[in-house]
Amino acid sequence: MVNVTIDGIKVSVPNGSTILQAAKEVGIKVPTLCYHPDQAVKANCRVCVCEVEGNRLLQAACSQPVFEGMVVKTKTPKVIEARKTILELILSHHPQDCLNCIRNGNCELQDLSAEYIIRDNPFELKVRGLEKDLSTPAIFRDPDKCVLCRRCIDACTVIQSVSALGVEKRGCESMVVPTMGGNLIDSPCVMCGQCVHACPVGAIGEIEDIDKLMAAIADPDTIVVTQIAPAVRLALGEEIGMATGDLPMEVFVAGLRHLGFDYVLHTNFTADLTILEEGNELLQRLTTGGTLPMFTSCSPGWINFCETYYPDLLDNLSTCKSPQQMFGSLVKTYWADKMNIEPQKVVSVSIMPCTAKKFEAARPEMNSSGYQDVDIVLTTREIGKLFRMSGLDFSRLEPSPFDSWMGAYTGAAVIFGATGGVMEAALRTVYEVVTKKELTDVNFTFARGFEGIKEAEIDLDGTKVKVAIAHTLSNARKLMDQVRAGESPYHFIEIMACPGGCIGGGGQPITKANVKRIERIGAIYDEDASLPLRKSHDNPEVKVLYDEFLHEPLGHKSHELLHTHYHA
Ligand code: HC1
Repeated sequence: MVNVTIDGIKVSVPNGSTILQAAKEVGIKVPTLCYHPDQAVKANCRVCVCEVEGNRLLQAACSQPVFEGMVVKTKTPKVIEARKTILELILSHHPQDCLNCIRNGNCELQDLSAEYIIRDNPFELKVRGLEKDLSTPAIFRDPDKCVLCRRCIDACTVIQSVSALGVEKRGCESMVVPTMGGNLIDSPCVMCGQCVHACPVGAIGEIEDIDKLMAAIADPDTIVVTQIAPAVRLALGEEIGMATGDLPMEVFVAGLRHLGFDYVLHTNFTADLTILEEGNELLQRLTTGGTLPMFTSCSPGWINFCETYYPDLLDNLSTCKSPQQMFGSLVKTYWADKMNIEPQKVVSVSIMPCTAKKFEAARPEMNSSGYQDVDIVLTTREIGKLFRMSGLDFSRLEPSPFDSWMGAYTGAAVIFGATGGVMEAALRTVYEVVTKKELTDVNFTFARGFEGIKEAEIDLDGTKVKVAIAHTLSNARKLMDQVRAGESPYHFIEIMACPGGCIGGGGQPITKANVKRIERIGAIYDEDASLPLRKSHDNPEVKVLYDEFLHEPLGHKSHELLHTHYHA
């Protein structure tokens, strides 16, 4: 341990700690901008500078290790002056359009400017006037707003191993740009949106589709039907001043009805359906010598990654569409027919924790209903904005149930939102299908938790199935390299692109730290445990769907509506 004094407070911290860590230990907040708790230290913005006794130069708290007897001062006039100057210099190159910015009210630079009472900037405003990159349906870049912290590069390169972003030029000419030149759409970007979480300002964000939704709601000739992804409710409360997991599902539904949605259904319904299709596909591959290991196919960032970096392994992907897309193709066929609604009047809206879902919905092949299956995708953040705008008091809303025929779900569907959840849900069903015995304990706990790669061997009454789970694309890459080298021992692999699975999706409330993602995972398993039905094949509405419409998993109608093939 090392003894240091910070602003007159003595503290002992582990060897190798930084000033920033030691200050946090005694409850002293040192401002940061390029620092990110889950990334390597960059020390390029210098906003965290402090005075260290005996040292003429100010030191960056995020990178400077403490030493025995160190005396640090975090808020002397010299320190405050230096931080103000740094902020004024950054602001002198930053567009002053906070009112129109996607991060207005949730911007680290805006917060620091307020905290450091920046008023009359002595430096002349010189914004570069760079063009906004609107080339993808999911994510935009506004390079003028970039503060060169490089957190997005770290998220893209280290966490996701995608390397779609890099730095070009030097000094004050430096810019974060797509690595292949041109726009994001020309780069290997998988649209996962982890760069959006990493960005402290509005230099990268999701393409907002709020206006499209409002137009659909205002149109008297449309029927606006929505699906809600499993991971949304748990985090949405964070957008409207509640604790993680505290927004009750039926209050959320009531809120959506107030916004003007005609029908509120659930992606969880098609998550349960996915398990029946995907579980049977796995069994078919196992028994007929099909391509193994089979990979899950519900995370669109992962699909984009597989198409870009592992096109030789596309046959390993399950042919199941994601639950979002299964829902989209059923809502304009089965559901519309059952409800006696003309499918061309249906505007199919999905509320997703994911930016890549916008890209997935816009894929030209996603039209097996005869129409574009999903018309509008809103992120959790966008629906949070709409709720804030609506002025609804969620503590006083009368709870409202989901509508019928694609609104019922089990706990197995809920856990899709967490890394390991699809695997656990699949095993709950596959076990009973193979062994013909009741699974009394549905908790496959090996599949839970935040570890990057998890694996197990499951005994299905003598049949041994080896499975693995990975979240983040850098972990996925490790499993894929094994498969490509012919060294993978697994039969079934679940991959989710984002840290923690969809609960950490690129469209969730902005969070810098994995601790928040771990909290959301806890809320997911609490919800699963609270539900009366926890196996997908017990979903009563899915049973009706098979009886009335699909007839059997992997049957003709399923292939037409629920399955697809991805191509390099
Ligand atoms: Fe997901 Fe999925 S779990 S991919 O993370 O399979 O986005 O929540 O909706 O489609 O069900 C996301 C979440 C989501 C799909 C499901």
